Amino acid sequence: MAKGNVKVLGAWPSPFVMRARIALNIKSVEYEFLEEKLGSKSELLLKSNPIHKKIPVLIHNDKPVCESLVIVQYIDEVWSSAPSILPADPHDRATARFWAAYVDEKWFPTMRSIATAEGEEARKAAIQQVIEGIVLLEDAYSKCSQGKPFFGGNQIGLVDIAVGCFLGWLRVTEKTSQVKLLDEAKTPGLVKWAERFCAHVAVKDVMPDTDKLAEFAKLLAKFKAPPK
Ligand SMILES: N[C@@H](CCC(=O)N[C@@H](CS)C(=O)NCC(=O)O)C(=O)O
Repeated sequence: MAKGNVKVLGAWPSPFVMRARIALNIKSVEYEFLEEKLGSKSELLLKSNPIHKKIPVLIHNDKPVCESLVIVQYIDEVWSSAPSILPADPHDRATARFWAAYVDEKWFPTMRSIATAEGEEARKAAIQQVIEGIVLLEDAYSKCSQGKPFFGGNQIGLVDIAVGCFLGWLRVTEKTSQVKLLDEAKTPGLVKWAERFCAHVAVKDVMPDTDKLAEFAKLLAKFKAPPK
């Protein structure tokens, strides 16, 4: 669907960038993907997102929109024909926004901290917190989906996109930390949901391969390590 000129400033391994791409795919919007290089920020990025200087940025008809969850909601409003990403009911919409914020503010920072935790005790505590968060999300999934395939019901919605974009990094964390985070015994609903989400036509081409992402994670760790 064409509606003006659409560009995404991003990078393939970024979970936040994936959100914008999935939302555009859901709406069948064609866009140009402008890939930022690791370790440098283009002039266009600095000009388009001068506050945070982060990806993703959506540029629609030369106007930038920043912050992945804001971008997803913008896409849903501009390309407003079905399928909708936000629920129609105001309370359902508020609940979806609540869980999306929970994931960004609470859950994902804890998952990130598994890799940086200092000492075995801190690492175990971080893993425990991540698993507790996943159990909370299992309950949210059961309430939001009401027996349907996605948090958003029959369609992928805001919470699906917010949580699902982290599945690649979750698998990398499982692999590198040798721990099971998404566990059939504890969260059977989410395990099946994750399979459905990754296989969805709007997702499968932008969800990175776990091994490729794990290689990138190694590169990133080297890149971030202080020089010896
Ligand atoms: N809250 C932001 C987070 C975006 C973010 O952290 N992007 C990372 C890439 S995954 C980034 O641009 N990092 C570069 C930097 O921090 O300078 C969003 O939801 O869009």
